[in-house]
Amino acid sequence: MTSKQYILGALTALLFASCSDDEKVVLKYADEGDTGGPNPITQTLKEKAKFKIGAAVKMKDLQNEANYKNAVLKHYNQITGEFEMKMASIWTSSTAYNYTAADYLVGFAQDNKMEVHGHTLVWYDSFPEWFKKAQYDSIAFEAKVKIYITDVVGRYKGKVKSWDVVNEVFADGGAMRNETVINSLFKDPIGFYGRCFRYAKAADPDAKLFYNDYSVVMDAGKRTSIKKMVARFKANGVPIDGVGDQFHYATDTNRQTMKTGFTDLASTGLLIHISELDIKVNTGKSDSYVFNDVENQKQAETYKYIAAMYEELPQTQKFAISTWGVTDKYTWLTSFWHFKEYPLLLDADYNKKPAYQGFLDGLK
Ligand code: 9MR
Repeated sequence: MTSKQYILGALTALLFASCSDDEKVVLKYADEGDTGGPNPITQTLKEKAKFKIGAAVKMKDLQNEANYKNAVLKHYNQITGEFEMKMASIWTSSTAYNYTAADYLVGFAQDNKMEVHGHTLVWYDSFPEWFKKAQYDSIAFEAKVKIYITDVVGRYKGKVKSWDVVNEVFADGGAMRNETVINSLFKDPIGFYGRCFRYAKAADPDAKLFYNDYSVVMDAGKRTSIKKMVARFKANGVPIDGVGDQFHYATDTNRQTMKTGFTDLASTGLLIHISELDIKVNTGKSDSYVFNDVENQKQAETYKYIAAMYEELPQTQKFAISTWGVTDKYTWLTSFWHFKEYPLLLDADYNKKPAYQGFLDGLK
């Protein structure tokens, strides 16, 4: 992008013609002049939003790259460890914890007056190897998990504002996942998960406690299972405060389905966290994909749509929108997805993308 005067091409005009006025985003790039409109480009997301704007961060990038650190400080007021606060990172053996990275992130947040969203206490995919090998029975297994939750939540009491207590319990369609040992160990896995929330609450009564999963608003079957679990938790006094939908979606994700699902999820009355937001653009999974103006535009409109949809929540249910990463330079998708991807709000040089402006425009 060399020209600062962005003249949108014919394709973009076509795209404009196909979307309603309130979906349009005027493409702007980082160093373009401020037009002084209602959303001056100089305003940051955290300055405009009336809820937290979070990012998943990595300790190493914060330590090693000043631009990365500055971007986090400039745009965000909440952080989540991308992996540093997971069980596999902290619980190094049956008798030892390694808190080096988690302490660093919590200290960084405190120094800079940011909130920390802890991710995640119980996730089948992050049980440490030693723990899996131990082959505990259900009593020993739960006793160990209780100690872990009590120790970790207790250590960061008052410092970690919120926790994903349980992550990704349901498979696509809504059945219980069969990868997790919890299903074979416990006759009533949901009962076990409910007790995990109680252990977390006992360790820090003020922390906000979340269930987190992906495709919650897009997968009606999964959402039904989650709502059933939430209803059971509420009926039994299990202390759940919120639900997170990760929002690893794409520019071609069906927006009507998204909105219908979002409204349905909000009917739980709980806090709603858009917890791992990123928007894939290379939907054709092509190696020759070019992230051009038209593609930027589509992504900006998707971010705008999501932010505006979130704003429609009752104020009491707003918690945070957190992106899963900071810059297109580093995204989990390039290792996992194996295609060129540009899913975040800042480009590889830490410039604001049109997506950033889209997000801003969607905010009230
Ligand atoms: O992005 C995370 C990646 O860096 C880690 O290696 C991986 C395993 O810990 O987890 C990724 O984050 C996942 C998150 O914890 C749960 N939702 C899906 C995320 C992307 O896979």
